[in-house]
Amino acid sequence: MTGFPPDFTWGVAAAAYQVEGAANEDGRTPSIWDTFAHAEGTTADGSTGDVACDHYHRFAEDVALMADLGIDSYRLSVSWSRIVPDASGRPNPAGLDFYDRLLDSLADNGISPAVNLFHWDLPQWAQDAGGWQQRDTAARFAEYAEIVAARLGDRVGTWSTINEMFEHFALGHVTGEHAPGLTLPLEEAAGVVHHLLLASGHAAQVLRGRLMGITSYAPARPHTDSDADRDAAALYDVLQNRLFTDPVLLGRYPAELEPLIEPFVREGDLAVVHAPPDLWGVNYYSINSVRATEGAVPLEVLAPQGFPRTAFGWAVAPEGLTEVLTTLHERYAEHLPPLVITENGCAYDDTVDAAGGCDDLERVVFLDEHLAAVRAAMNAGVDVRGYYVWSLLDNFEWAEGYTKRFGLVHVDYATQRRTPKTSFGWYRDRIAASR
Ligand code: IFM
Repeated sequence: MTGFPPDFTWGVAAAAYQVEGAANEDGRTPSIWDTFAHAEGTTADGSTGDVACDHYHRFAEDVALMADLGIDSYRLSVSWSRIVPDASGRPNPAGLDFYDRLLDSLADNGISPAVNLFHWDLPQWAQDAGGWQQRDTAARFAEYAEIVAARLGDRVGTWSTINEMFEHFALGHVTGEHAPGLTLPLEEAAGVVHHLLLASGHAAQVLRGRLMGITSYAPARPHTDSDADRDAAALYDVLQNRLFTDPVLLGRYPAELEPLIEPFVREGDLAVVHAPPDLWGVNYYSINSVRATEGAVPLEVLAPQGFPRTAFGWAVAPEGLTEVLTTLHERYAEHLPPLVITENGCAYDDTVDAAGGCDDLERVVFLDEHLAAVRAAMNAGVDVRGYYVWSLLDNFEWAEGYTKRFGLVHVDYATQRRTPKTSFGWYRDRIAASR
């Protein structure tokens, strides 16, 4: 089969700090990403998310674009420091009002929100108290989850707790490329792993409705045939593809990394972490080539040779998506809930032409090939229920600032003008055809 079932969920995904802007409005206080991006030399173009896509003020225009696309669901994240601006834990009504307006607007357009509570923007007040190295941050996260659920829960179709724990742990706390910019030894960073998982488990207990876990996956290939590179690739596979999935689905850490995490685990923790959700979200972009190094982290991740590349330098490898889905299916068997592709997309150097169009044929080919890869996994017996393109709009791509464009819609950051790209029309037709 090549088509998708009529009840397949079609969506687009985004995250608060990457699109909202309004960094200092209506009582929001800084997150670690505000602090990090404002520091010298942290983003490729020196930019911040202060304004981003100004989605905070222009959400109605953006929801109209989503309605035009015909999507079923919008995957968004909530800004924790908009909701809980300081360590007192008191909710900020104006922050909640924004998400109220957004969810109402989605409901008016028949779009179901998939709401994620944390997409890397820890409140600075929580970082000042020790951030994810501090066990108490997990409890504070559950308080925040309860506030959001109480106010927005009546309109949320699907909840998720934390997006891509692996990237937040690795880039934010080991390599220092992302906020909070820490370069901790692995023995210390291991606490971050456990506290993220604990936070997710505690939050899962207070969220009502459908729950979805979300992690990024990528096949890890050895860079060469050497034993050292094979071992490095095997270790990276555990780090990215199992460390955050085994505990939630199986209730245990991978044996290879257990000694590292164990000092942070208290009695009863794994029962909290082991909160199997109703759906599992897969964020997929590329495959990785891994080679051994002598550093404190004994491996390096490279783009594999022999593939076309996106403007980010990432290999275009749709077969890796089929592989990831079938591997999850085999690895977790009856423990695996149905899957959803919660992010898939690509960055290209898209420009608006003289006629006012933005022709991103490379993205059309990329998405088309990746949808075929999803279908191939479904044909092989994997239960996949939906697909979200990353992203609706070009947006703030973390350490890359505004230099990498992932959107179906081009954003002119000087004027905030939105220009649907060729891929926007293609995705709209694709969705319509599958109804
Ligand atoms: O933009 C990010 C997103 O925030 C998390 N997943 C990967 C995307 C592209 O890098």
